[in-house]
Amino acid sequence: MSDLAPETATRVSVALRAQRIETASWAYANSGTRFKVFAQEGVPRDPYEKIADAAVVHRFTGVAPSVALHIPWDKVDDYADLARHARELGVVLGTINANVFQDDDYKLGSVTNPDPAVRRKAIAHLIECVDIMDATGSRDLKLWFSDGTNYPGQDDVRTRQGRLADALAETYARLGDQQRMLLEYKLFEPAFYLTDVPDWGTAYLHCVALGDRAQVVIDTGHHAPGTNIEFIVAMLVRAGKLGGFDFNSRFYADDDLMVGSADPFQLFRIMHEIVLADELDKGIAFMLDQCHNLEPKIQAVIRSVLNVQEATAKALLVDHAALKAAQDAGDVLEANAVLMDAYNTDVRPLLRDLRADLGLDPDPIAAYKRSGYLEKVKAERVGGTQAGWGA
Ligand SMILES: [Mn+2]
Repeated sequence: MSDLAPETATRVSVALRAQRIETASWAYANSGTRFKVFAQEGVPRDPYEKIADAAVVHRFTGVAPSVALHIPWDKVDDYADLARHARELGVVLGTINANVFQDDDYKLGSVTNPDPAVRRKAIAHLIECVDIMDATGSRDLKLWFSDGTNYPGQDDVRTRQGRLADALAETYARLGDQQRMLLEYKLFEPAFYLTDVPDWGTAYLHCVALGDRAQVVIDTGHHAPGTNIEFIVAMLVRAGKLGGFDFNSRFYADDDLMVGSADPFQLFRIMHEIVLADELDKGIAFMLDQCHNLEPKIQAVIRSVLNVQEATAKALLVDHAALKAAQDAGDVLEANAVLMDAYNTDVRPLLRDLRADLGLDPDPIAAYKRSGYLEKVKAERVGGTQAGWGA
């Protein structure tokens, strides 16, 4: 049992019940670094099996009812059939992630490429992704561009921004009324000198030019070391332009480790800004964008979902009235103490109670291990080609 005041425990539990965390299809597939992909037994061989694994995460956590697809990694002949498969397993298809970075044509960029034919091809893919959203019932199109240059003088900055703006506008015009475009930014890599969408300011400017249904997505691993990500959260929330998160952890660059593993305090500070702005259930997409290169994949995704839940629970425990009183009084130490008091609370008993209330096992990882699911798929998924990067 949690030792929180009953009314506090109830308020936090109600908010946590409503939370939704989207897992990513590619997290269930083989992945690695540019040096080596270590294959794991039982890994899905096609999008149907990836969705089956995502459904297992939802079955044990109760808060991960949707799975993001990546096109073409999750290309199928019949997306409506894939959506039906997902529904039968108790989940839905979520965000559609476009891929304009794995084709030889995109060596000098996709939508910013100097060659109009390559730009045309990239835009056609983005529009194909909206066609897929229509079939899957997905709300969000997520765009990340690897576009950039490696050397000063290689291409013209403003010309490339113009090409990017044109491609975004054409894709945005194709969206349905209920669909959104989420524009992701990343500091560097694969381009090493200039990246065409390197930061939240660039993404924000493009989204403002496009309209209300274009919003910025924050991938927590896409910043310079030391960046105050919660400040970016606050700025985008204030501007009504925060569309969602790609959660993961990083120690160095875009490490794509489990969210909350490298810096759980940062995750808490991010969720604190969301809770403070009362944006937990207002349409911001909370997505995982991770790769599990060494660790068992399904269990790692469950751990990640639990980490987001724990950070959210702690953020919900911040005493906003006490925080504001301390801030208004200029009491630096008390304001900090109010925040740290919430962060240092052990929310695991509360989460166990919540899961029991929802009819779930209080310990999702132990329950998953006991279920024998991994042993079952290891035995079943023999032969064929395992899914992985670019597969
Ligand atoms: Mn991402």
